[in-house]
Amino acid sequence: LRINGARLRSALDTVNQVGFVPGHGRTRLALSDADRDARNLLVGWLKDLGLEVVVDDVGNIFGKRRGHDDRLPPVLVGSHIDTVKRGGQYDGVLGVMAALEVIRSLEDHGIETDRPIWVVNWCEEEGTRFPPGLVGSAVWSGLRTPDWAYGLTDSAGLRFGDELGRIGYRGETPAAACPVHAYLEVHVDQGVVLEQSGKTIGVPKGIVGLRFATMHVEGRADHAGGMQMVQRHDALCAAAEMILQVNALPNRFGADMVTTVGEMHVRPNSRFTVPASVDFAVDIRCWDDDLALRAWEELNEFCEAAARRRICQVSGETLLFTGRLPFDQSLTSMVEATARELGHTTHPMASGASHDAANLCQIAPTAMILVPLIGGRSHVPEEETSWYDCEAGANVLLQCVLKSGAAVS
Ligand code: HGY
Ligand code: MN
Ligand code: MN
Repeated sequence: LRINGARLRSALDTVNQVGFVPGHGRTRLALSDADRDARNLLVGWLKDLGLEVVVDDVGNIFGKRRGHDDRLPPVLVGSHIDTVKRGGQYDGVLGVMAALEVIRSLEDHGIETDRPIWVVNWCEEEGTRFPPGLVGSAVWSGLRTPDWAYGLTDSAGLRFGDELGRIGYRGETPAAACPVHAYLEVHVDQGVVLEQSGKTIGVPKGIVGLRFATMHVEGRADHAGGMQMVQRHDALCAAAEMILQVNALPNRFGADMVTTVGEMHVRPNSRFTVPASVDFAVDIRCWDDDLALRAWEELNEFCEAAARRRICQVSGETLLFTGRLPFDQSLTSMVEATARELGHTTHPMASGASHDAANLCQIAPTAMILVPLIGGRSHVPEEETSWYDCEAGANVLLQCVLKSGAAVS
């Protein structure tokens, strides 16, 4: 039994026309008109399949296919159809369309399962519009409250709760997890690890631990022409040393650590004034929680020393910290075995990108099925795969659903 690859491609292409601007990729920010239009397509397709469609009160969409014993905990499959600004054609939407295609294939072949199979589109995964992202799955998993989600605001000051109502996706059903037999998510690998392994299916053992922090560097503003160099308290020069140190951490703490400074604010940001203060974002990700902690502590010591040398002050503020989140071992083994049964090569790895699976794995047996991206390029219009790999991922999902859902005919 195989999925219909042409039909999967066509569903992806149809959704990917929504929010598409030639040369600029796809932009379907959560709760935008484009997100609404893509949701409408999905809901139409789920209804065409005769599924019960449920929209919960934080905008997650479920398409529920009945099982022989509908009281059994369901097998849940899906991902997200929202994108970043100028995103690609696979991140998120591949997992939702693969889940839809699995149901279509079951229908084609008249296959029923003991357990219910539910397709899910999680709301605001990316967090581009309403940081920190993974919003719908966090509420559904009981890690956050609906009021927390409603109160999130975008850069224009618009509230999540209002925007959800505006696009018509604030449902009546409370977002609350029921017991789940298995959660499976197909996604593209958003780096080069899988591609460089030369294997087709990535089997993550879990999501790496992450620390998102902000460093505040305080110096003193002075005249760029008048003040002598030795007298300066130049916050930007101090920050520059610190940023390079963030970049150097993986050299000392191991290759499976990645670190990023992706955002910086300089005040007064004025060319004839010595910079008075700088805030910059620190992102440290690593499978080994102890190493990540030591790296963070060492970074703080270095920053203190750099600040002293530059006659500045520094303080670090952690915004979000999570230890690594391991997936379910037996489900992960099943993904690996299933991929091999289908003749695909597999690569065990850790996922450096976070996914809704990071929330789901805290309440249900969870595994992911990753497929390689060409050059590992994600969050860009050029995001591209070999289509063979996408079909392979969807077929692994289908077989895993048949096993987990206990196909009966
Ligand atoms: O991290 C990501 O970009 C993804 O959407 N999970
Ligand atoms: Mn994604
Ligand atoms: Mn993404």
